[in-house]
Amino acid sequence: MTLAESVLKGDRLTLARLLTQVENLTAEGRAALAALFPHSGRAHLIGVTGAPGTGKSTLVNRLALNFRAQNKRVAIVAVDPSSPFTGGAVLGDRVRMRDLSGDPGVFIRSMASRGSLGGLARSTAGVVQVFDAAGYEIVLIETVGAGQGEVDIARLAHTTLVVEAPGLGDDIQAIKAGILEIADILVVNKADRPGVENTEKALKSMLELAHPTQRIYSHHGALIPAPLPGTEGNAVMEKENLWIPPIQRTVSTEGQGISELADQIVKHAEFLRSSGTWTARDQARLASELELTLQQTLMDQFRARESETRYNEILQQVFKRSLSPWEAVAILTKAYDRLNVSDREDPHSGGEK
Ligand SMILES: Nc1nc2c(ncn2[C@@H]2O[C@H](COP(=O)(O)OP(=O)(O)OP(=O)(O)O)[C@@H](O)[C@H]2O)c(=O)[nH]1
Ligand SMILES: [Mg+2]
Repeated sequence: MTLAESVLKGDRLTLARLLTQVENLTAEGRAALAALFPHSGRAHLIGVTGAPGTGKSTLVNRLALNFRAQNKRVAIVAVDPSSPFTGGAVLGDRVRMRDLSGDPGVFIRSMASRGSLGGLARSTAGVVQVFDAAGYEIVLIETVGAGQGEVDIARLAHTTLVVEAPGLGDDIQAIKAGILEIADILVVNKADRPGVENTEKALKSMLELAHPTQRIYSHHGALIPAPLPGTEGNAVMEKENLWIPPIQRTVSTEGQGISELADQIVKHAEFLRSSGTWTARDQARLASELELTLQQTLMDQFRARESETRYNEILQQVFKRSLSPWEAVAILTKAYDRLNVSDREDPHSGGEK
């Protein structure tokens, strides 16, 4: 039996082995992923992101318990960015996740941080696809919302939860990191802490300023807005088809607000399906995955072919402004002869190469 076949049969040990292969982007992992891919596309992918320490892991733990109570199979992917501060937090995550371990309907995977965030985004997408194909109906993806890389990982999800907590300073952390725009549901966790009203008020005014009427996806290097269906109609239609991110208070340590949050998540899935946005998001996600993979594959092929020394030589010429970046790329991609060098207007050129 192939890896993919035993994963489809529900073998957990093989699943764990396959996840490692997929995470390391091995040939075996890629082959299994290809075999599993047609079985994916059924899971509800839920991203949970927010500043460090807002309580994401505790929240994910609670949500998983809630979905288990509804008899749904749950996978948890904890994406660990390459920050040295998270070393302890991962250990802490393991401890908090304990009440879920031993449950055959739950699978928890921590993504090791190695290499670039781009690589991490790529292997996370693979891991999520494996869980999806293996029949996990809910996949919770926890990332620390600290930058664009994490935002890319969050974009894997159908539903994105942005977690805030009071007492993390005056600014709303998500706004600083630019992740508010990807929020489908805003969670004010640690609602037992002072300052919860202020946090909620700040989020509300942010939403009123710019509640998302469309999502922007990167596609072929261009940003294309994906308008919500119905927005081309009249104003009434527009309102009905608009998802305005609700704000939900939670106390994850106590379990307060969790079932309400789970209801919001289900409501969001229903909205996505009834408005046609579910398919649109799936397609946008797959389109950017294809693009990312193509970019990285071409980069890998390029690095395998070109020597580091030559690359640095050309880079030095760019520094000296004797080559423009465009010309440098033309040389590196061996298409330099197609460029008409004599036509070039270069005020910095001393006429000599
Ligand atoms: N008072 C209070 N503390 C909470 C709540 N939720 C989580 N905590 C505590 O906040 C701390 C951080 O919780 P985590 O769940 O690890 O937070 P996180 O966002 O996953 O942290 P990182 O993964 O390191 O970014 C822990 O000590 C939790 O017990 C809450 O609702 N109220
Ligand atoms: Mg965590």
